[in-house]
Amino acid sequence: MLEGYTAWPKERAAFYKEQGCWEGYSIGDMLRMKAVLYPNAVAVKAFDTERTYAQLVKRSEQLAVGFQQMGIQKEERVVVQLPNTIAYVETIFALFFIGALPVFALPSHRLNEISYFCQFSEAVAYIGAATYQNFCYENMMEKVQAVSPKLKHIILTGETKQTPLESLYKDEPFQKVDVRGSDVAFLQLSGGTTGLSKLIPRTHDEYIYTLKKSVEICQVTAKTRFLVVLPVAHNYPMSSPGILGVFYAGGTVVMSDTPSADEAFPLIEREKITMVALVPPIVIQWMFALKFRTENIHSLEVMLVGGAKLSEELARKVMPTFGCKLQQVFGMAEGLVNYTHLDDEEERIVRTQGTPISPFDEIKVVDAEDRELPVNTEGFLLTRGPYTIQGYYKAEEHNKKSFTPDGFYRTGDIVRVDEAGYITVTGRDKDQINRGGEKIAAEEVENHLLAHEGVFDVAVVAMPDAFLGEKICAFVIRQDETLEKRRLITYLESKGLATYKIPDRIEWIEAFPETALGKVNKKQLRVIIQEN
Ligand code: AMP
Ligand code: DBH
Repeated sequence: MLEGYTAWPKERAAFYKEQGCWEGYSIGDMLRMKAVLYPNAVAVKAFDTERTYAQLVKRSEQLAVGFQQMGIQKEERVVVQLPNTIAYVETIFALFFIGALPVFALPSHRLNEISYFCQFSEAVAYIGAATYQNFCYENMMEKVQAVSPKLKHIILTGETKQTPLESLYKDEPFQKVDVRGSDVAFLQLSGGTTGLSKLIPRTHDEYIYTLKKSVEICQVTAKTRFLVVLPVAHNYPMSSPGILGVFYAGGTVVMSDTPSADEAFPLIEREKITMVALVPPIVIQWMFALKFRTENIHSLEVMLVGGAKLSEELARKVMPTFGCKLQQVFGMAEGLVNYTHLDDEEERIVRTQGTPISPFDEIKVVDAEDRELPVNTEGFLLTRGPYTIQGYYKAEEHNKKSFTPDGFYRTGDIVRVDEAGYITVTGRDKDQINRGGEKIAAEEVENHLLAHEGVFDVAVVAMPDAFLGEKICAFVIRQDETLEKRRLITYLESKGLATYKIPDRIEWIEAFPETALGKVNKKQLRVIIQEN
């Protein structure tokens, strides 16, 4: 078994199997089954290239042969950092076929994150684009390789001196590898609350179960035409119901490189898209774009919105503005996923984040002492169930804090649950900023700023933003009075911090307000920034 993986307690594993939640086959097998059922249906399309289900299996197997010939083994980790492309889909299925574990990086990650993922997961290979959106990943990877002794292969799409991905498709028969439902399938990323993001091991069984339930609840069928606009490696566009859910149902995925309306609207019109999954800021952008764009987007039947809280005010506008149904989704890469239902009464759809996807999801709302609270009372959300992890990868100490002794995950979300089980997210009890769906651990940004010689102390907090919901504000006590804000930002960029983690605002401060216990009072800092 994978080292650093917290396995399921035996009795609960047996129970979830007995209840039919876990069916024992892999994500690769799932695709093969769909290729038997729908060989000639288009599975995925990007720009002018498309793959039917049969072609997708064939191409992914050809790539799997290439990976095998390089010596990549079952359970070895491979950091994947590809944009929304067919290469991404073929790469992850090729890795699933050989049982190697993709580590799902995002294109916005930089040297800081990629070095950490490669080192911490002891990845043997990295697969990315040579360049993308004016950034040269090929150069970045030279630096990553210098500090990652286990990293043997750098495989890139596009013009490259490294191994071209395209060269690894081998027209030779693929020798099947024994990959089981109970095996870990990949390492997903958590937004994190401490210095570095945690890696989340998910098994084939549990992930396929989330696809099956999501497909039912979101009514995804072989007729569904799903447009992916968010970075596809993120847990939400991957699985809620996401590209994998659409494959589960035999539908068609169309890839958009970015979520901008300029790119997405023409695709919706041309491809007769029926379903999209957005974060709240994109909803705002699209509403604005509707005023001047001329495409017909009436094929849209369902708009999923999640990743960050959708305000009730904005939620009310979705259905009348876009003429499609709104479905809210509240999920986490650690597991638990909730949806509102397409036939729910409007008040539920606009005011709540839905109900858990499984009757076996256990939900507790507790106070600071872990005592359960009555319905309709705000408290901390704890959860346990057939697809919520039992522990982060290689994080024994952190796991003691993030999970209760009986295996409930402490989500860090503050919620209220009504009589019917509908969850409303009302706040957060984790030191994190949710910047339009991108999660940032305050501590990580603080540590980088503290490393600057002109900085004496720092506290990073969320500040409200009409568009993104929240932005990042760093309060800094200077060591050196001549230090300029611009220089601090340049410093963070030069350290290779992911673009979305760079503070939107820096405020000089003389001293931090403190709590009764003498800790930095971040609540007070959030009030200060809100009022200024
Ligand atoms: P992560 O653990 O990094 O995958 O991020 C999951 C977190 O995103 C959740 O614990 C919530 O804090 C937040 N989140 C996701 N969807 C929603 C939503 N619909 N409303 C409010 N917060 C959300
Ligand atoms: O924010 C998330 O991580 C998220 C949101 C919606 C998620 O992981 C999901 C659905 O599965």
